Amino acid sequence: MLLINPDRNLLSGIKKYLESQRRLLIVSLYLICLFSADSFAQAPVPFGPVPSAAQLQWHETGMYCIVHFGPDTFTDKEWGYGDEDPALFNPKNFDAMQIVGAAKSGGFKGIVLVAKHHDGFCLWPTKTTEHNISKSPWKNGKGDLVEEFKKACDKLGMKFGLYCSPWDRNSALYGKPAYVEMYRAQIKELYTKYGPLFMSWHDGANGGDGYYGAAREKRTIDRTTYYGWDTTFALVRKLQPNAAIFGDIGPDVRWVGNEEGHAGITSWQTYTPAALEEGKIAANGFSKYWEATTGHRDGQSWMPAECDVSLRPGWFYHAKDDNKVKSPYELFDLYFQSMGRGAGLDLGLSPDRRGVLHENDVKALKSFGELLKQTFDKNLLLGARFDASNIRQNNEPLYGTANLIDADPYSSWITDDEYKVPVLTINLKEETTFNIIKIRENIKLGQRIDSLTLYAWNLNKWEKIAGATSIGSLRLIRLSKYLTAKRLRLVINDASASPAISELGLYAEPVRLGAPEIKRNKSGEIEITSISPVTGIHYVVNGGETLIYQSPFLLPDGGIIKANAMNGNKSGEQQIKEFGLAKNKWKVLSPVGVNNLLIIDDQSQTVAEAGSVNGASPEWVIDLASIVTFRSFTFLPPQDNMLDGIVDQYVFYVSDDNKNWKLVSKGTFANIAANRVEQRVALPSAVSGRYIKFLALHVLSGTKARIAEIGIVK
Ligand code: FUL
Repeated sequence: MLLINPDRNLLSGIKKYLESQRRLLIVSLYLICLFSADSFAQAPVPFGPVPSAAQLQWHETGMYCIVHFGPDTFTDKEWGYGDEDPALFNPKNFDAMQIVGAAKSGGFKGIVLVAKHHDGFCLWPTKTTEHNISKSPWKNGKGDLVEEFKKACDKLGMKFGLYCSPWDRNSALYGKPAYVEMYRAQIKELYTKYGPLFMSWHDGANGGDGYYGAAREKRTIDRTTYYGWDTTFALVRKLQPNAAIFGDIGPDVRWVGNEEGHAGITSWQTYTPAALEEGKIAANGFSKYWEATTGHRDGQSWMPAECDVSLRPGWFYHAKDDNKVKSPYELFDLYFQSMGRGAGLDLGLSPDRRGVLHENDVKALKSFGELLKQTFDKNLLLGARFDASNIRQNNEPLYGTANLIDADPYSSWITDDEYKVPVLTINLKEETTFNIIKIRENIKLGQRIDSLTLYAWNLNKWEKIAGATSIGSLRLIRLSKYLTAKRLRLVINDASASPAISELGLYAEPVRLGAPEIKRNKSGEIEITSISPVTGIHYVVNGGETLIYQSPFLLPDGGIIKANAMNGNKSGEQQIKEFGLAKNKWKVLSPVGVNNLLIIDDQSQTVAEAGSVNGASPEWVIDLASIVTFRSFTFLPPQDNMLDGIVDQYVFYVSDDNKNWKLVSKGTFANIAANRVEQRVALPSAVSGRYIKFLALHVLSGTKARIAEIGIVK
């Protein structure tokens, strides 16, 4: 319609109408924007592989203990042959509550019980084999150890998991298809009766010699096909869907590649395992598993690492190791090297023949737990103000920095997709002293951060204090010195997707008067040194009186030394070290070559090597300089990652004249590749002689034998 002579009122009415329509439009557009910001704002898309529900609960558990207890406890072995008489098993004072309680006091959240180790003895009354607890005198054959552990865990609020060894040196069926059926039947019994389980633990040691129902022979299996793991794992998933499955190469949790308790400083939670059939040795001679310590940034699966390490040198109890229990601070250090690098910490506990943990073990666990509490009880960031350079969609409640300290591992500070390298400034309430920074990513969104740097404001500038690559479920940066600052800055240098940090923490560990180091130098003298500044060092030799350390001293016959660093009257952590006979007068007679001295140089990091001569096994002949009477010898494998040259079978001789030799010991070093601790072999009775001969009967791979140290103990 055309308005030729418009009336004024009409015109102003139309104007008003249009104006109101314009406002309405603006308001609607504004509302649409708001609405889309809330509902259509894209939630962050996960990057790469992400954890399953079973893996998430495993991450939340974090640290737990694996308990080795069985016939080996009574025979003093690490790997039973399979012919052990069940009558041996009779722990008169067995107390699951004491064991689980001690683990709990150490801050551990669960127990994995070895229900059957390689010797095949089942700790529950199974229908699958006669070789089980019902044939032992314990509780007149009516006992069930798995059940007792399970009940203790329930009572103490600890999670429960199981390890049933696939390698079974007792079963006549081992190596045949029928054994795999039996193994699955064992899994079925265990997982039906003793759940819910948080872990299904599967070991990688497989095949070799054993009793095998009196056949006493060597049985080799093809570990890639024999067990039919796919079928077994499907059974595990069916029976215990929430359990994380651990194996050398997963599927849920990978072995970290060593039994020393440390992951790589960079350790990705994603991993592409090398196929088992590729063997364990990479082209450079290193164990293929070393890659598992670092994982792979572009790994195809979410498969975090577990660090399994024992509280004692071995996995089973041996009285000779009572002084070698890891100290609370050693455990604390391991905590940073495992948990602090996003791996799980699985600490081995070894009940003794009474059926309880030795007092030294209980004490170490308790003090370790106290250290953790003292350190992590208070997040020094509480009350701080955070200034983030970007917050996703400016949505403070959903993606803002308050999420960093709300103790929810999945609520996070997240940036916009295109904002991958944000900066976060932390303004603390006051000058704060700390040495630990904790960072967690929201792993439900994958591992997104590639690297970050931390700065502290010092007088008038930002100073770099630390950096880190892999973050994942947990990263603890531990500074070597305490630092005092009021402002900190976290800079993401590189990320594959917008960072999603779910937790930040700042802590100060208690001031530490560290344990001194005790070692024997090349002249055979004992040296005690301290890394912490101290006013003195006190030490005791073989339980005698307390002495004040002045200078290096000789200890020709060896013995046990306990030393403490002192700060005035305050005594610090204790170091305990056991020495065999001094070696400074010894000579290596054969094989000839400088390198061979390394076998008696008291330096654990040096290695002597020898190949076979005319097809005969490599051997070392050592002159002890005088006739000596002794009861044990010690053997230290190389402390590196190489598999080549590791001796797992030996023969040991003595002689008075270097001509007529007497064989005094012949045997196997069980689990020597994975756990490279000193082996102390007790001889059947005291022997004397001036010469010793160590013959490397078998090496795990390669043609040469490689040995770090040989020693003898009176
Ligand atoms: C290893 C086994 O061979 C050891 O004996 C121990 O059980 C350890 C936890 O796993 O591979």
